[in-house]
Amino acid sequence: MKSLKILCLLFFVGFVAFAQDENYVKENYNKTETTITMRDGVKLFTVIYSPKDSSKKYPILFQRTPYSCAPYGESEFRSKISPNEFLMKEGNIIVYQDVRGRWMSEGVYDNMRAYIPNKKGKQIDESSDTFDSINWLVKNIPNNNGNVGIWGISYPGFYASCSLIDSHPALKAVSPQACIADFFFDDFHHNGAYLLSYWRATALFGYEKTQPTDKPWYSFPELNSKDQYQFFLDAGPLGNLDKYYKEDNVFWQQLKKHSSYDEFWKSRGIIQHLKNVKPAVMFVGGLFDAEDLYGPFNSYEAVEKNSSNYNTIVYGPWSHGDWARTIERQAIGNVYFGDNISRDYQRDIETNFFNKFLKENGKGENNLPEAYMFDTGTNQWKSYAQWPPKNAEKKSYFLQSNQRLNEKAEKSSTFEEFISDPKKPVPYSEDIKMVFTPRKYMTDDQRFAARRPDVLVFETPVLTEDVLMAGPIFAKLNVSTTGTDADWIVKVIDVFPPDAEDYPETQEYLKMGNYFMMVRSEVMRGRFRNSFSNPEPFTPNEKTAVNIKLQDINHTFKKGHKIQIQIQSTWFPLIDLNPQTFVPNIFEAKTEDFKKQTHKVYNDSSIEFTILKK
Ligand code: PG9
Repeated sequence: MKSLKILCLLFFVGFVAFAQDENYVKENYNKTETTITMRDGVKLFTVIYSPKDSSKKYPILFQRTPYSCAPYGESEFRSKISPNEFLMKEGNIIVYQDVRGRWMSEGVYDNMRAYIPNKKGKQIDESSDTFDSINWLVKNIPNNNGNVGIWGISYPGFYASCSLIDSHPALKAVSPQACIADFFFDDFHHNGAYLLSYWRATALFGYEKTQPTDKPWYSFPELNSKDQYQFFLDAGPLGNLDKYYKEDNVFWQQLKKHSSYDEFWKSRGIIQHLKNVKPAVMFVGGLFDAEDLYGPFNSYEAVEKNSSNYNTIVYGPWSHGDWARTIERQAIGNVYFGDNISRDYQRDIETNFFNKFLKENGKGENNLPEAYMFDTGTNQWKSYAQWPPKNAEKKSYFLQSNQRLNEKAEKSSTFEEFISDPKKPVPYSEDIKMVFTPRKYMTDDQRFAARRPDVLVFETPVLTEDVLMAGPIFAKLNVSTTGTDADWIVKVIDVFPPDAEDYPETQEYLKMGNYFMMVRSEVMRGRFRNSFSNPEPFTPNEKTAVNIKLQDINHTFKKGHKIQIQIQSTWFPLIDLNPQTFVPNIFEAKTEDFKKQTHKVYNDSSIEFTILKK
């Protein structure tokens, strides 16, 4: 009964907050709907919220989105406008736009539309659509101060990154957040392995609408199952999924056809174009973002290498998009990181970034750090003068017999082996529902996996001092298989001591003693070990190098904990099953191609960490 009362109270509080925000927008902003004509004549639907107080001039905060800027079903005024409530209440002109081919805008949509260098005449891409839109906004919106900022999370983050290329001179500050950079490494694939757990989401971008609409023109497949693991295991080879989609699901057909990193994916990757960037940039990401972890890290690195602009990065203890929500207790799965982390970021970092460059012309005393990174082991923010930190050192640990993760390699050559069976794949979590996209598994307890015979475990002795890892991790594996293809998954785990303290407000089942907290994980589809564009089979039983970059972490493995590595070859249904028999295109594999194989990991395999000395 008590929990029901708490639930009702939370719902009431949430409703009041929603109503307050909506009333705030109605009382303080005027809303205008219009279209902006692009250089090729296509009209893009644009919604403008202008402060009613016309005695001042305001910057324009602009978001371009494929997710509808006037969401159907919501009331006339959006409940939440602008990147956060602080910027909304300070007063800014807030603009949303449906990108070309989506919702109320005209034109034809293209997933991650490729940038066209040196466009001629009426040639367009997302960068030119942004330039043309900004050009119109600064000339036509009353009381604007001539400065424009752009922000966006996830797919809107991709459009924010597009604005950085051939940027409009009025564009002074851009914050690409959880920004998709390349669909072969973000969202739908990780190092070439297809994210099967994303399969239903393909419908979001699989159908073309025929005219502007504020009602969904696509539908999601009805699967009549809440058990995602069993559904996909029973479904068998990927080709069997066709029947759930209408044959004109363009994106699903493209995914199946382009199973390697070919021109279709390469041309859509944006990192190659992030050069000579002029606006100030703040990339934002979540250290446990299951959808777009790759994007912000690698986009920041590209801008840092090829531009001399103000370029910073923020990564917090967040899953996908947490930082934009009003979450009081920040926890991901069982792991708790602190209270009001998102609110403080919104107030002290994001609001200051935009005000510094849109209201103070880059002057102002708010000097934000180059890299503002949350330590997910100590639950404290750390500021660095560069990322990865200048004084960080590479340190290798070797995968040794008797489950040892050692700083020295044994002289004799040994190996650990396991049988990888596509009929009994390793689950990616203990709690696999029919999710839209996987969001909450990245801190899950990995004890369930450690106890399976097809998961290899290597761990250090109990640490005698804190070890702060700040930067990327490189798995340098030497492996063999009796088959001709295989996936290699590496998981980095923080093993809590048996008497680890529980978090505040921890429910009974969230005891943290002996918790195997996943800190980072990544897969390499073995056929792509030497090239993502030209897949190669393994020679059976031949020792072969497979190198995997795991995205950066900022995590202190505390004294009394252990560092653990797990290695496996299935991760289901997060990723699809590798038949473990080399076929030209795994999307076309047949049932008979899927074979149980024996895999070996040799003891000269190592994991290279980036460690920051005290
Ligand atoms: N990157 C996320 C996504 C892309 C495509 C399909 C489903 C999700 C996002 O934009 O939220």
